[in-house]
Amino acid sequence: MRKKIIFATGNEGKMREVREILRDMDADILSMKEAGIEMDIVEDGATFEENAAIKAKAVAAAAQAEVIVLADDSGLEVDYLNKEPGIYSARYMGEDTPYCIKNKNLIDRLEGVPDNKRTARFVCAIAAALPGGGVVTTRGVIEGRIDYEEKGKNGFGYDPIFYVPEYGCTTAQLSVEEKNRISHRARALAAMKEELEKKLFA
Ligand code: ITT
Repeated sequence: MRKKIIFATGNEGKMREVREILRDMDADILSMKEAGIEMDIVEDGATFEENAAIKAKAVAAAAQAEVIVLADDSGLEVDYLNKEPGIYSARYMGEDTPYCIKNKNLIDRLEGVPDNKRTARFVCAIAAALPGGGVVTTRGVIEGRIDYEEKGKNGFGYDPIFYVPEYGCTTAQLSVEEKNRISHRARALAAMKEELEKKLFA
């Protein structure tokens, strides 16, 4: 029987990317909504990995035994701000505050800071809650720096201010395909695909 994977996120931007990145997997990828699961999860872990595992396990407990549940916990670390907002990226300045305001705030906090001190990274931890009860996590990172203004309309969240020197633009200026080739999420999911292939699809 074809395997089912539920992706435990309420973030539509993530879900779009995940579907695209996992397109070639021999499994059906369902959002929580499609799986009929609705829940608020308290993300009280101290690391991206802990929070990803909390989300995956919470949704696995609400799902049938045979599904694999994947979850993503991700965020932006700005070195000059002691790695803020980090695991609080979604909650930074309030969950419902528009990203144009959050992005402007980060740019303002880096006023006068030169390029070499504007380094930042997107981090993504993916956790898989497996049918037997085990949990596996993987991590992906993309290095860049905080730009001086918002640029680009693609992606979501902090993408318009995340400048990638190798590409000479922000991740919001990359095409969907380009971002999904190089992003923190793409890298963490590629590592997770390998883990799952070893453990479940062998
Ligand atoms: P779920 O917990 O339901 O998955 P969330 O948005 O609350 O959704 P997180 O707690 O993992 O997810 O927070 C991730 C935040 O980090 C996200 O809301 C963005 O602000 C930021 N972020 C993560 N990946 C990003 C990306 O690829 N581009 C831009 N911002 C990103």
